[in-house]
Amino acid sequence: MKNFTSVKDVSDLNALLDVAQHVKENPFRDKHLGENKTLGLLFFNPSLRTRMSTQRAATNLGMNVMVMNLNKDGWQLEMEDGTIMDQGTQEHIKEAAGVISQYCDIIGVRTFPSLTNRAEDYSEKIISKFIQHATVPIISLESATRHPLQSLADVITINQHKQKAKPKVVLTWAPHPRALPQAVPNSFVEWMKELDVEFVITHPKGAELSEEFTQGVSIEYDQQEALKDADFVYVKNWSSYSNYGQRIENCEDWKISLEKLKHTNNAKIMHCLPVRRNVVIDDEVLDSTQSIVLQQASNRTVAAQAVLLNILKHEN
Ligand code: AN0
Ligand code: CP
Repeated sequence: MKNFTSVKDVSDLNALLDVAQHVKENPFRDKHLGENKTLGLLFFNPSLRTRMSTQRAATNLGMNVMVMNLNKDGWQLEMEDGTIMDQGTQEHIKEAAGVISQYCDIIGVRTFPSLTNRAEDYSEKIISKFIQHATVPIISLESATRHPLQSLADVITINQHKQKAKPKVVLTWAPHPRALPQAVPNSFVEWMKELDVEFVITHPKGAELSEEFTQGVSIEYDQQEALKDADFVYVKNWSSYSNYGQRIENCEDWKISLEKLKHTNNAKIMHCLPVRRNVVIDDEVLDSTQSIVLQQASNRTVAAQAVLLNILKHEN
């Protein structure tokens, strides 16, 4: 694996899941593999889990880690080529990525979409520029359209908790007071397609994700119908793709309550977090034994460590 920005970068998912299983069983087995290697974690946006779990994963492998909130503490980066830089930007991505490559053996980048320019967001402009101008592997810590470390952790969590060979997994849209990216659901869909599951997406009209991701996946607009017999319910809000970046209004009744889960197969409840309690999911659900959101968060370390291991073994 050279870069890790989507499931497409994984040549053998089963092999990666085997590595993850080994990491889970013995997180310190390869504690010397990353000795004298440095991971740089660059954040353009807030993070709790990604930042801490990836740092933890790297230190389990003996790596050094440098974390930088690039948007707050770095120079304002110019992303366009050929610009006369006499305005707000102070440093070009060409130099920035080149310089960071001098200090780091692997670079992680978190960059949310603008939610205003769909073509630019879906071209993955920022992470692509890092890949273009860095000389070391790039890991996505959530980009404009995908969150592969989250999805890998989700896959590990489903495999860990499934009680039948082919569980029913439902991705349900849920309300949120602010417009959020489509990265987590896009990515989840992309990874679910690789798994042996009965997969259904449910959302209000107008919340359709890009067909680039949902082609061939069953979509059920009736949430209650979709939830029937579900083994896993993955809850997430996202903004509109067609009416790009706009919040889906008047769908507060899509919130996940215990009542709604009655006709599921005692489904496990998943969410990438952070979650707004009693807006997206009720307290009673998050505080119940059906919720596996903390196990999911725990698997973020496993996912990050499996990916770092793979890159360290094959690229450096
Ligand atoms: C972000 C999102 O929905 O993409 C990050 C989730 C990991 N969530 C929020 O901004 C609340
Ligand atoms: N799930 C997730 O990526 O959380 P953070 O935004 O806190 O990193």
